[in-house]
Amino acid sequence: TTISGVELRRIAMPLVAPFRTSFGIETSRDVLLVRVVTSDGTEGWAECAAMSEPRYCPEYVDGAQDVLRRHLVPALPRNRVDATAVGRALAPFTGHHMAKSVLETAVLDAQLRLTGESFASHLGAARERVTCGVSVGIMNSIPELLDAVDGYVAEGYVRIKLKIEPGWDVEPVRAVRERFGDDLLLQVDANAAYTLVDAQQLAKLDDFGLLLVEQPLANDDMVQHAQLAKLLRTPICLDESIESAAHAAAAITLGACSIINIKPARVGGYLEARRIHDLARAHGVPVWCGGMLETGIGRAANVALAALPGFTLPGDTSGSHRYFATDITDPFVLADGHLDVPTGPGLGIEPLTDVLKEVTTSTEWIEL
Ligand code: OSB
Ligand code: MG
Repeated sequence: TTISGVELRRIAMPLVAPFRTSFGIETSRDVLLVRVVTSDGTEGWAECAAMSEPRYCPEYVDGAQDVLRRHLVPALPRNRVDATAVGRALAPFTGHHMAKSVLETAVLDAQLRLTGESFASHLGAARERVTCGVSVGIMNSIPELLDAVDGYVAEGYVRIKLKIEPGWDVEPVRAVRERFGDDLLLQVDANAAYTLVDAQQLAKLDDFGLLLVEQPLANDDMVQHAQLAKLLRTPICLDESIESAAHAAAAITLGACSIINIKPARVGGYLEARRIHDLARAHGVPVWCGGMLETGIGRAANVALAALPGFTLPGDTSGSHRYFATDITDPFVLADGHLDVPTGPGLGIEPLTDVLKEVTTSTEWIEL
């Protein structure tokens, strides 16, 4: 079986509510989907995590589509459907992890559909369902935040993550603790909004029994994170800073973090994500699966990854309706704080043809 072509498809997915972080406000996701087609008609799907603007990281969706079209898709090994070979073929290109990840993942989906194996089984999953947290954006007021958290707790989310930034940190955390009690699993994510000068302010969060503080400092502040770790009791978790297994090894060795948020897209794919999982597990470093406001396509793969044994903390793998009124796949629905890991071949889910058609804004076919 060979790869005969690749479709790059853009879809517009309005969010059910604006999502505000320290780097911007999202009201709609402009998502790039990749469909790999093989010579026997098998398809593999994947979703690119890149956002509209290069704020979370340097990649952005138009740029990802451009590098895929010009460089990555033409470099695909076409005589076989093998994700490992894709990783090797793309390795000479620097950066562009989200673009690489979506292509490798689409090939992996096709490969596993051909062999009849699920993503979860292929990656080494240890469980059939995963515990889910939810990432709660910055709000206009504390009452608005408490209402949002109240709704998520009522839906069964087992862990709440509050987005923070300077001016929205200690007060919201205190308010949520007071309202929901000490047993609520609670953590915060700064998306790189602070500097080491803010160490004293961040140390105030130590009073609230947080699971972790995620990415307090800038993406390339690995050494500063190690210094900050010495000043805080709250464990530091890195997101943006970890772009590869090499970065993870450096961060662990340096003491820059004691927990890692693994986002497969950020590190170049599910195979690299698994390497980070294996490395972290060998060092006793807990990991959890992050999210990028994915549709059901990206969510299916994330949920499979989150089922690996080292994923010991609840992930940002929320149910479809936390993001979209209508998902492009059958929705992932929270049951008792968990999502089921898909069991079918490949991702184990397909885009719903009618919904997909309705949300599609452009398609581009690249014949190989
Ligand atoms: O930092 O984890 C982050 C969303 C977009 C970009 C970065 C982040 C996030 C989230 C939401 O926190 C996670 C999700 O529910 O998908
Ligand atoms: Mg984060």
